[in-house]
Amino acid sequence: MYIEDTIVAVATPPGTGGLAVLRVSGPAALAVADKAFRPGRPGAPLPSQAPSHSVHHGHVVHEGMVVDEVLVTVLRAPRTYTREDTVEVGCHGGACVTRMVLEAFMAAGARHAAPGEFTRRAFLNGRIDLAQAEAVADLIHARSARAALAAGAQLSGLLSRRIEALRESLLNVLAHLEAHLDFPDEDIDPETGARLEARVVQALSGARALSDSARHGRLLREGARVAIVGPPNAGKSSLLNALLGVERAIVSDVPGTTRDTVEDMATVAGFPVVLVDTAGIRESTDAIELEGMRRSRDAARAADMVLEVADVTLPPPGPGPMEVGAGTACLRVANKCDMAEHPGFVGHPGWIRVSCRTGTGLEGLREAMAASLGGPGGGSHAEEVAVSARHQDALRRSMEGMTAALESMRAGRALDLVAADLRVAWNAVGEVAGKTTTEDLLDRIFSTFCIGK
Ligand SMILES: Nc1nc2c(ncn2[C@@H]2O[C@H](COP(=O)(O)OP(=O)(O)OP(=O)(O)O)[C@@H](O)[C@H]2O)c(=O)[nH]1
Ligand SMILES: [Mg+2]
Repeated sequence: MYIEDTIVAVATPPGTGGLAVLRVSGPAALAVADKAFRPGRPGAPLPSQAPSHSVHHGHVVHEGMVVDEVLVTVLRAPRTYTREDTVEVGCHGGACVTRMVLEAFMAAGARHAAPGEFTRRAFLNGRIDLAQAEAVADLIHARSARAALAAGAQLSGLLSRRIEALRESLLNVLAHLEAHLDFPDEDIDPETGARLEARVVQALSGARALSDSARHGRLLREGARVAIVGPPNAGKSSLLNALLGVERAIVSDVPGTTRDTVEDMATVAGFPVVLVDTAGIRESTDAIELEGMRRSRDAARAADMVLEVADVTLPPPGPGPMEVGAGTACLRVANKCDMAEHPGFVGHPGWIRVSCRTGTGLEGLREAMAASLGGPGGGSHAEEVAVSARHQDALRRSMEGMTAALESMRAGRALDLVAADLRVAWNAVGEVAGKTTTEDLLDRIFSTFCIGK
């Protein structure tokens, strides 16, 4: 795809820093750089004369004035991020100086880029597909090592390859059916029919496996919500602080210290999590405390995981009165194991012993949390597929198409009906990788990017 204009943006975060990097991309990138950049020594090449993938020292000039001393990297198409001619400018990282360098390049003929426009060009020019483009944003926004690894896997094409395999299978079946549609007198022989059906069944289960990874994808992208619940004084706030590594919530020996939910983000064994400390549940007539307990119950219902905390020196609580969402993992945590256990707890399995005071058992708790959040595959994180809500929606529609096609096949309905449903499925699968997209969808996706990416 040939895009006419040349764009520029600061690719590094705003604010002060040692360096900032500007990116210029488009057919006139080198010509723009020739105008805005003056080589540091006489006779040194201008960007348009420089070989690809070479670095040059010099100055950015604007209206005859030297704006900054910079290093310019010349990258010629197609071996660049956007597949267009690209110039990267490393300048000093002050907010003002960066702005002045940006203005010099705009005065030289580049337009200020929209959010995600560089990545959008990489997509439009066919260097990456849409799932990979989205992975760029996921990688930048990843809040934990594990989320970053999953985004990296998607960026390298892990999901795209699975999607491509699904499309291949469906296309293969479609081609068979359509060949037969040209000869309406001939029936598909039973053996071929069974083979085609088996292919669709296999594609359907492949799509389902991908779609099932959406929960895992959400946990990695947004972080799992972990509600810490239990009776007053059990040590819920102490546990929040211990898992966060900072004294975030007030801890005291007065039961009923925490009255409102307190939440903060942390990383547990590579997973991003949002930890929510709650008010202890007990009999009360105090209006504020009752409201706090209502919020505790809401937090438990909305959580991906509940940590039920009990004081190990007291009798173990019965099955909790807390209502949790379907599929919510529950871990029972017996706190204060630095003190003598109540006889009721001794030998009681199913409680993870910790002491927030000494730190004993916290590592084991973290591991248990990670194992329970672990998602499919478990093993190698680099092989982790974790689709997004958008992917899941496209996969759902593709599964509907495949299911309808299978029904028609089994009922012996006309082949063109089967083909129409499979085409729906094929198109929907293609949306994941952006084989079938609309401008609207692209606008929506790339508007979530930062400028300069
Ligand atoms: N010995 C011992 N004491 C602890 C431990 N963890 C917490 N405590 C003490 O238990 C008391 C209650 O701790 P909190 O963390 O405030 O308990 P909570 O569950 O948040 O209580 P509420 O907010 O009132 O519901 C405090 O005095 C803590 O110092 C522990 O591991 N060992
Ligand atoms: Mg508390």
